[in-house]
Amino acid sequence: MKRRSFFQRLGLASLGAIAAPTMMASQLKTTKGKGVKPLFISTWKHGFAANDAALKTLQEGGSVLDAVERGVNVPESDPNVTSVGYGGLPDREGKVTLDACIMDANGNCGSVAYLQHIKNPISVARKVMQNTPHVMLVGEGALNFALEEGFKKEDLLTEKANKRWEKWREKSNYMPMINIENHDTIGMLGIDAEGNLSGACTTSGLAWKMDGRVGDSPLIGAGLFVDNEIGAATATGKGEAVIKIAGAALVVELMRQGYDPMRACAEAVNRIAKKNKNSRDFQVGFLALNKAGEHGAYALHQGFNFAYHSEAVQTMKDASFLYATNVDTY
Ligand code: SD4
Repeated sequence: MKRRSFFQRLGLASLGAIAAPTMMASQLKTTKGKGVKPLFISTWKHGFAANDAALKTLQEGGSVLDAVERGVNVPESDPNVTSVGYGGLPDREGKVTLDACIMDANGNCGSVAYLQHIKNPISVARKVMQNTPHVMLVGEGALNFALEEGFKKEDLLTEKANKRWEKWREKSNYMPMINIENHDTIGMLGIDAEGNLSGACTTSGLAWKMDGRVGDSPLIGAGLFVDNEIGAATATGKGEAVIKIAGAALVVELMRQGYDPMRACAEAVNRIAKKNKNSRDFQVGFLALNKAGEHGAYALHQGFNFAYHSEAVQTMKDASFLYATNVDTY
């Protein structure tokens, strides 16, 4: 798609905003931390309760890293959220396997993938970051590490999720869908009053995925990336498409080049649309926050929303999108 028509879809042409970069990286650096109001943004509606917990953690004296961890712990522990942690929909074998990663303002990061039986994978990821020389642990190794760290082994397959799996098995038809529960990772980005950024991303991954499948959410640079000089980004949706463009790292690098957060997300989505002939058949959304405390979001399809919490305003917002989609037709 030509650049001009792409930005027309964004509705920006009339504003004379065709030239994408609006703030140079050098300008961003000079605004570093000054006058930034603490805020949290999180993917999807379960981000609202998560942001509440994050803001409270910060107000009670926790760090922004503590805040994003405790924030995403909320949907992880909620059996009614069927796409994250406990209560997550299983893979095609009926196993609930969890992916998560966390990254702080100093560039430290930790990750777990294909983790079973532990309700709060983000907290295990943080322990990987802090208590091991590694960034990522997977499968049985990650589980053994979690148990050594004192996490409790639990059955994560709720009755409700099991019923859905049994129903799915009647046809065993794997079809990624748009804007429904199987694309519901929580990615949270936060900034504190000093302008320090952190992020967390956690999911049970695509429902009915193949045994052993890992998505973008535990991959630093794909599902989440934080560069404290520039900004942070996170992704939701079809992980395979996000991994192929190193999504979150790309969004942060675009912000480094001067793109504002929304345009950086839009450019990454546009790249996915260009590289995937079937991009009308799946959803991807990006969320970004820069060092100046500005945020933005953009998705392939209409319907991606996110929670925004500052001390003054707590609300849900709709992301801009490339394709206007009637979700009922899918
Ligand atoms: C994945 N990005 O595993 C995730 C999907 C998602 O809940 O958003 N799921 O590909």
